Amino acid sequence: MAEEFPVVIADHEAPAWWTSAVVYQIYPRSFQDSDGDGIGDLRGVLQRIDHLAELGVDVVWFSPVYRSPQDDNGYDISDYRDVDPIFGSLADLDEVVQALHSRGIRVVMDLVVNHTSDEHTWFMESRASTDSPKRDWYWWRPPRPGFAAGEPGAEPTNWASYFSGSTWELDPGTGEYYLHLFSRKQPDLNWENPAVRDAVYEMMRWWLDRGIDGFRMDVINLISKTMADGGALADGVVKDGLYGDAWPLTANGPRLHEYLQEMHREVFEGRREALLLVGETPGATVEDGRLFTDPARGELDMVFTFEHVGLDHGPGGRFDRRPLDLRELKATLARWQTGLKDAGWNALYWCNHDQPRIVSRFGDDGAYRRESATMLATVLHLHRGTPYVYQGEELGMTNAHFAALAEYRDIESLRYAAEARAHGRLTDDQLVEALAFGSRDNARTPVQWDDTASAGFTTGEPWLAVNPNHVTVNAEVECRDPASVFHHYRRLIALRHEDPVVRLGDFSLVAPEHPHVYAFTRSGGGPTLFVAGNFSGEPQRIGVEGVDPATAGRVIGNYDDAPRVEEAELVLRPWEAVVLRAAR
Ligand code: TEU
Repeated sequence: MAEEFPVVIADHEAPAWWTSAVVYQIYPRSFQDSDGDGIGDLRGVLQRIDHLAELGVDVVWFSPVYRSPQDDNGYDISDYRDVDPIFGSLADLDEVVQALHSRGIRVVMDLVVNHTSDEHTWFMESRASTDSPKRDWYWWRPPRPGFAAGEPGAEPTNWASYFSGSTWELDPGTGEYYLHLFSRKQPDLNWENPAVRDAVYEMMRWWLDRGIDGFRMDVINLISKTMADGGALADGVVKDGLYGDAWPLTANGPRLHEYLQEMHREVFEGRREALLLVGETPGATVEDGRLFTDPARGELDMVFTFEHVGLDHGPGGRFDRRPLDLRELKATLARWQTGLKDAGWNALYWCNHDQPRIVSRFGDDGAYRRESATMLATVLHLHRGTPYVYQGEELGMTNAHFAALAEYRDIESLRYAAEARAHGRLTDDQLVEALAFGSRDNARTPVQWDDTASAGFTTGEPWLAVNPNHVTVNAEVECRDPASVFHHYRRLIALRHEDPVVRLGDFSLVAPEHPHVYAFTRSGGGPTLFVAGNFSGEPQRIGVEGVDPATAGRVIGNYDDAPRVEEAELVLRPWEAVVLRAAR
């Protein structure tokens, strides 16, 4: 594949290219179908390249398109070096990469190497016998002492999988259990084994040699497991009466940074400057974030933190809704801004394929859909870091609001519902409510391109129902209206490209205790910016800092005219966002 970009010169003084970039995530299954089977595919992406170019994004990250039994929609990979036929072929992928490159858009691939599919040849060899040369590529353990294989309670530990049930699955052939933090079709790879690491690195080099521009690394902080220390296993603290917490022994293990630095040497050395390396790191603290992203350490460029997207979760987790306290959101994001100010870099996001839609969560997806979607975008994109836009976010797409359990397709939701039902924890009505709030399918309904029957996504039966609001919420309408969510995102992306203060300025929170307004300044390297977003449907007053509202210019806002100023305070209208720039 031809390299279409200017050669990036290694200059450790200049900020990396991705400090002014915006990334767009494509979840191919739900983006655009080209062959009428109801599932999005790569030739479908080709039809929508203009949309991405008009939006102005710099990078596209593809959720997995590799060969996969699709137990977890492609996050269960059976062949890392081929494209699944439901998405097309390797040749289609090459065409997509070329088409994006020719528009100046780089391509980042999802890298899912904490686990493989149980249908990957590595696992099939591993499970074949206890003395298979690949036995040690995965985590095999005998039944709990005193128990026979298969007996209730014989699992080596009581750990809960992320997808409900146990993390252990019995292989009847050898009478041992294998570890799977996610579904039983996603066995965890044993990174302690150097042969596993070499095989992964070789595969990564193969992709880079094909011309891709980086990786988004799935649950990368789970690859080193504390359980490896002497092989000791211990039950976790039981949360829900059934299963225990696997986290302490299966995440953030002692060799995590060693592995990432080794990966860096083995795969990225000599070409790092042209790439984008982003890690998905659930549970990471700011201190972890700094270790991952301090460029001097040679690990990753940035990581996805989960703290801010967990603030509306109750003790029961993602299906247990509690109201957001804006002060906590501000404090959390500000901690990351400050913590990574001198060394490291933030990935900024509200949405991805695992998160319900932000406008339905922290905004108002009814009367103020446009206002709240554009306010949320403004606040996020004015932070220091690299913003990620998830497909449909730029259209102000909302949660699915499914009224029946039968609508759901996601394995996490289905298994959660089955377990909650089996143990009588929730009634069906409560389950409908819980999934409507927390299901990943909220993010996965097909992209709404137009107002036709299947929203222009497919000519067939979509694999997951199209949101009925596509009649009014769709790309065609959005692109026509200059005040739309789409054009607001386009302007925010252009602003990051043009304004050095947006790109690199220091972040400082204003009025941290204000319960409804998120305000901050960005300063250094140019005239100070003041940013304010009203997280409510009522007017709110906020004092202005760092700029004089009488002389400041309005850089961007989501109402036609500037907000009223009264006694040096701004009076923000419902869900209003505004960015002011100090007069020079
Ligand atoms: O997600 C990992 C993760 O920790 C969560 O966001 C996950 O979605 C889970 O539902 C927690 O409630 C990554 C992928 O993004 C996700 O789609 C995969 O299912 C998962 O890893 C396994 O590969």
